[in-house]
Amino acid sequence: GKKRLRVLVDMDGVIADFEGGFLKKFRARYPNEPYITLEDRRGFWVSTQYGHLRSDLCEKAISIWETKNFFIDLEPLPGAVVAVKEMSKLENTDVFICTSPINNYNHCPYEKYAWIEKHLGCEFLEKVILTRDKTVVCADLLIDDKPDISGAEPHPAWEHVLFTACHNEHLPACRWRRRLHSWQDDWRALLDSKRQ
Ligand code: BVP
Repeated sequence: GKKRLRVLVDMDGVIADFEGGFLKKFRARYPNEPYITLEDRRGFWVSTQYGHLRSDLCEKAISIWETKNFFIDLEPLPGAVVAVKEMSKLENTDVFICTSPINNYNHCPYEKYAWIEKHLGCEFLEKVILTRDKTVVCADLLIDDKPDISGAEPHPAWEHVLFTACHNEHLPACRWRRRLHSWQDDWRALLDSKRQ
């Protein structure tokens, strides 16, 4: 096909290692508290699972990503930077980084832009979409590790492809939803399948 393809790539859990960064800083700040290994993570919300472990751990978890330098210090996930740069250089392909900031805006939005500039380059600052509602953004594909993405638009234009993460890898296979298992998986074939 010759029509341009528009791809939304999520940030936390897809190109930036939110889970790994969280666990490292949680253990450093609260060395005497229990924690959940990445293998034992279930459910998208870290705070919810920590709250079930012990109720006061919910707010301790939240304190980690509300602290300055949490988001800028996240490591890129394996292969993510190379893949996103290659994707954006493909013919007839527009790539946007589509990410939901936390409601505590003291550091997160700034650090998300700084992370994009640091790891992807300043040209990607043109491609950032910060939104708490991804359903109102129009695209062909959304690559995101969050299993349930809902919002004001009941019929989003994009196909949500679930990016595999520690919290979603045990979910049963779903007939009507495709996965990208990692950036080593065949993301080019996924894009080509949308070009018709
Ligand atoms: O900014 C991230 C972290 C935050 O939600 C946002 C998810 O953005 P997307 O990946 O959907 O773009 N976040 C917040 C909590 C708890 C808040 Br209370 C959490 O448990 N996990 C999480 O990722």
